[in-house]
Amino acid sequence: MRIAILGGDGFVGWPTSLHLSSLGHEVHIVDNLSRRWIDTELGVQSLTPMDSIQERCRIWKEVSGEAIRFHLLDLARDYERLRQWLAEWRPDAIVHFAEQRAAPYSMKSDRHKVYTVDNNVNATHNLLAALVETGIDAHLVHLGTMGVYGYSNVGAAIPEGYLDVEIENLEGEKKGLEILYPTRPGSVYHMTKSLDQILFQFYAQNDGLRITDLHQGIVWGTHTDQTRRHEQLINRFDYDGDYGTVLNRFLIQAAIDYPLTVHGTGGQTRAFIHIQDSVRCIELALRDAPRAGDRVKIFNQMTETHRVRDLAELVAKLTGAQVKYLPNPRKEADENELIVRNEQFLALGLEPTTLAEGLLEEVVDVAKKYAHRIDRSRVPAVSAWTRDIAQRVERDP
Ligand code: NAD
Ligand code: USQ
Repeated sequence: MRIAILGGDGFVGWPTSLHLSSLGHEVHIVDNLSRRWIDTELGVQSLTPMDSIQERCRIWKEVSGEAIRFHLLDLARDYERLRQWLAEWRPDAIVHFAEQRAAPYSMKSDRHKVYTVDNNVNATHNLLAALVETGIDAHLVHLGTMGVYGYSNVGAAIPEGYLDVEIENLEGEKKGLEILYPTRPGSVYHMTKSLDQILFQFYAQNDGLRITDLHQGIVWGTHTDQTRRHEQLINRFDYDGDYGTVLNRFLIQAAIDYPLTVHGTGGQTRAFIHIQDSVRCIELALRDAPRAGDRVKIFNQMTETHRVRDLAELVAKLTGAQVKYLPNPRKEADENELIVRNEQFLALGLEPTTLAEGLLEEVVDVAKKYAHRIDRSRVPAVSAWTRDIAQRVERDP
């Protein structure tokens, strides 16, 4: 297939591009490199030394013999070029990663909120409008988030996207109805993914676009089979207080003897998936395309759930690190249960990598190897969800 990877220079997009290219697909990456600019804005860099996207593609050609083309294009701001490019290349499938993905970054200031909504909602809508206009019948696979469901204790397993409800009509008869699971986003970033869901529902229903939305959990790890093939193919690894996700942060903190930064009681339970499984799931989703007229296909792309304090204890046991309980900069439930249904990917053949198998390798091969690149002053998470929380966190850092 001809596959467009939008956001293919990012943490999940790059290994996905390599994985799909290694399977023999023709891969083109579209990215505006905004993530690299945000590193500059924040004064941080990936733990792992990343080459330019052009250099990464050159090395891939050398190593594999396969070509990956790169296009510098802003999905949110350059609608005309996007439409023109799609009309010329006519992909069979599109994988859409191209959004601002950090919750703390989206809550930093009013400017960051505005940027995140503007970038994410426009990127998705521009793409949908361009697909309709060009008449391209590509299967669109979008990377959404488990966070759209929210983390309230409902005492039931979270279904894959849809909920069957019963309503009473005017005659007093009970009628069954299938609705998108009610969203309860916990940040402006997560809110944009909730808005994306409505855009997808509309375009699938109105124009017959074929769309799969992957509600992904927190991705951990660094390497995949392809990024291991050459040092210069290495994936990015974010550790800073805005973009670093919890488990990857704990791993590098342990590597530099920095007490593990647990927010609040650490009672938050979240869904996780290893990067290798994430790229495999995208391959499986691409093979299982919906037909025109189908509802948006939704998968829960996660393999395990863990409580944050249990993860900290596990990393501490493995490495001898200290654990520190800090005032929580976020507005979120102190404790929550999380049970998630993910039968669809298992039925398609996913064989999950578990935390127990992969964790030690990450600590030794990645966190310790590149520890000298870590700026300790960029480790604390300082982005607060409200003014009140900001004052509290400042009083008791
Ligand atoms: P990332 O920030 O590393 O990659 C996103 C890429 O998209 C970057 O290279 C960026 O430059 C590009 N981009 C952003 N806006 C763009 C625009 N307007 N035009 C063109 N390119 C643009 O993020 P990631 O961790 O690889 O995540 C990829 C996707 O998966 C995101 O949509 C994210 O919401 C979702 N996701 C990520 C995780 C995770 O733990 N990393 C978990 C669940 C879902
Ligand atoms: N946390 C800590 N200490 C830290 C960092 C985080 O205790 O040093 C806690 C947070 O308070 C939160 C949990 O860990 O309760 C998860 O935080 P995170 O930064 O790892 O993940 P999150 O903000 O939810 O966002 C990440 C990705 C996002 C993706 C989402 C999937 O950045 O793109 O959508 O995970 S999910 O969490 O399932 O919604």
